[in-house]
Amino acid sequence: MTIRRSMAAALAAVFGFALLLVPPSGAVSPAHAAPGGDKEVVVHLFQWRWESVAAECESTLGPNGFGAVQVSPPQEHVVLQGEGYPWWQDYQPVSYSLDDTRRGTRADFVDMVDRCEDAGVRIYVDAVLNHMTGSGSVDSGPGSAGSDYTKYDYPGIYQSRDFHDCRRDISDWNDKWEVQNCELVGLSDLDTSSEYVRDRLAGYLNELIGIGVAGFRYDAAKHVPLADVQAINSRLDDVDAAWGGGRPYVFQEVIGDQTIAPGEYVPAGDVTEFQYHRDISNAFKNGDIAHLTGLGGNLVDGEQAVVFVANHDTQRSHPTLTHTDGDRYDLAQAFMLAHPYGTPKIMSSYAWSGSNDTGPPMGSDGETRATDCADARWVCEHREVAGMVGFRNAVDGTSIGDVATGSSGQLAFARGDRGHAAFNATGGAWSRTFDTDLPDGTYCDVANGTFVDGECDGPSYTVSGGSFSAQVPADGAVALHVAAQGEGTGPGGPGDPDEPGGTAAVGFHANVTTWYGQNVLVVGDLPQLGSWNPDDAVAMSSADYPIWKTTVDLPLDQRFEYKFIKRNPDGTVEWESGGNRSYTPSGPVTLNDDWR
Ligand code: LAG
Ligand code: CA
Repeated sequence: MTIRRSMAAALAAVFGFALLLVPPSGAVSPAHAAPGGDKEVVVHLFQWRWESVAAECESTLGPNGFGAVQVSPPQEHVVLQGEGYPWWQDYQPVSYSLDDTRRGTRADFVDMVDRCEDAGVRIYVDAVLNHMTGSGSVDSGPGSAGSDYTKYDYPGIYQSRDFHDCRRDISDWNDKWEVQNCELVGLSDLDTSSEYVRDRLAGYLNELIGIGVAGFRYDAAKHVPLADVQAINSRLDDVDAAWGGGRPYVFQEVIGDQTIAPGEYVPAGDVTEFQYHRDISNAFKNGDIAHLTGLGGNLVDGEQAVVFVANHDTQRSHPTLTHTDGDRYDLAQAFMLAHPYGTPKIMSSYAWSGSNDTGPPMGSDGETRATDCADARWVCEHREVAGMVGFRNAVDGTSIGDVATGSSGQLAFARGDRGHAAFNATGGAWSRTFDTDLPDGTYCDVANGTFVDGECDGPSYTVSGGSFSAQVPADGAVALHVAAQGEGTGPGGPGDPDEPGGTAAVGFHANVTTWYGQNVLVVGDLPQLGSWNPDDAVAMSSADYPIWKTTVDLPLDQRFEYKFIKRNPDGTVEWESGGNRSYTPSGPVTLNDDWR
């Protein structure tokens, strides 16, 4: 693996092209509809209320060119008050009623589908087909819409004979029969070979299609035999004429392993590519991305792969790189949007602490609260990469062109003559001139702003004579494309003192007790801070003693480390104890510290 990666990097460096081990996505597979037409980016608004999804379609998703939203399951689910209303209630269906979930009513759901459609955004429903309820702390109803039930008995829908006979947990994951016929974490396993069960499931999906839903994520698809998935697919109606009237888009959650490979399910639709998730998350986490133009081997064809950096399960079970990692994670999601493999699915999370079972922000009755992205509990990380969605749409059909690398954490590539993006997974800015096939002009940097209705609220860059110069921020990106041209009006735009390559005034205020004759200075890893040489440290003023003050202009968006020192009259120096302090200025700032 290591050898192949470095070979790819070396060949790319020598020949100036990327070794594409995996073909880019392009043509539509005949097995199923294309995702979202020419707008393929999906965002998972995990656990959002229907009315919040509708508002997001109008304010953000439509204007930025998102193709679809994956919404959490809309069918009636168990309500587990005794367990604090965990998020996973939704994955235990009680009936296929849309009347009432923790996210709103059927009318709210219909309104959401309509409003998103008006904004040009499709709804993909997370469809739980493999099972009904398990044996949690509450084993009988009512469910969220008022239905009574017990495990294996859902009045008017399913009775005991509609479930597989195994009736125990899957224990041997090497045995395909068990994986598909026994119970996934104790969830009553539907006999999907039965015509009745297939009709019931298709009836539910067709009701959603009738409302205007354009596609589905099949939850736990690996636990349903392929033939059963295909039998359900064959019963589905075509989607609404607004979406072209073709087959619904289907992507299947298949966590590939030694028993079942994701490729096995390709005949029934797209599949989630967990190997991509692992590769990309680890590469960005480790700051080892220079080889990523070619990705790795063992991935399903890009035309059939749904790709993601994290999903709602992995952010809990394998949190390699998640929203808690901040800029580095946003950078990975931005990369995924720029790179021509797979159908990208952006995660949008809520924050939690403590148990991984913790539900979304909710009322005392377990009803989910409306999303407020200004509230720290709603992370809304899709908004951090909203500008990159237009990049994806604009470069559709191009492959990777010119490649540039710096350190192993730095990678830039062209997408034909339509786009150019640079990624910097290191702690320092990456300044360089990039050769590009972009036509001459002024371009909006959509990695640091959005471009909506001709307005760029980020920085802009000038391409002239086949190149542009940029300072790619630490743990940040720069991305230009032909559909977003014009001067930026936001931070970093021309005329703005904060433009890339610019600086911010950083005030250092340190509370330090000294004796007469001693002075306090600040020293750090940047030249402006003396590059850790006490002789070149920046002196501070004692005018407001005991607060020692100075202001230094430091590079924007570049992380730096620093410490305070005391200099004695005889020239000897005393260093603060403890580790280095650090900060990344995104504008003028004052840092208030106490001597340690
Ligand atoms: C999925 N993909 O295959 C979902 O992405 C995943 O989030 C679902 O599990 C799983 N399939 C079943 O739809 C989630 C939670 C589980 C939870 C389950 C059912 O990750 O933890 O199980 O939904 O609500 C819970 C308890 C189990 C218990 C089970 C049945 O955690 O301990 O055995 O309920 O009562
Ligand atoms: Ca099954």
